Amino acid sequence: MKRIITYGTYDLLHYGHINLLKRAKDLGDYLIVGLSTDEFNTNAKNKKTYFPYEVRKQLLESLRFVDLVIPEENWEQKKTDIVKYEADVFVIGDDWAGKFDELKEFCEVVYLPRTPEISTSKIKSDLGINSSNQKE
Ligand code: C2G
Repeated sequence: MKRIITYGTYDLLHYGHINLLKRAKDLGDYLIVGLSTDEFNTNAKNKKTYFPYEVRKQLLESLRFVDLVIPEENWEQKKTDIVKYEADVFVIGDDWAGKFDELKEFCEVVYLPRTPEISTSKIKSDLGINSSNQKE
């Protein structure tokens, strides 16, 4: 069984996220998603999410190609996660290209092309939602 691991915030889940997760799963048999916690988003990623962790987790778990969702609480946990969950491949979008090459010591590292035309910030701006009136 080939095990794949990836990480992200996955807030306002959209088809760019789905494309990434689907392609990640297609690289193996079992897909683990490290989902950024609310605290990690606020304190380290400077991201204000619309949905809290539990809702974002529920949405990901409802996807047939996601097998396990674990909390991502810090930048450093990837190495221990790869060992703990016996991941064979680390996958992430190519906006991170090169940033996680140190993981090649532990598993294969794959950067997949992002879906270029969609992003959460684009959705919010198209809906006329700006950061000032974002949900606290
Ligand atoms: N993504 C994509 N196409 C988009 C938007 C996102 O392929 N149009 C991918 C990203 O490259 C990432 C995943 O979908 O692999 C989740 O995106 P985000 O929630 O924005 O993840 P990010 O904030 O980049 O968090 O430790 C790693 C970080 O937690 C990654």
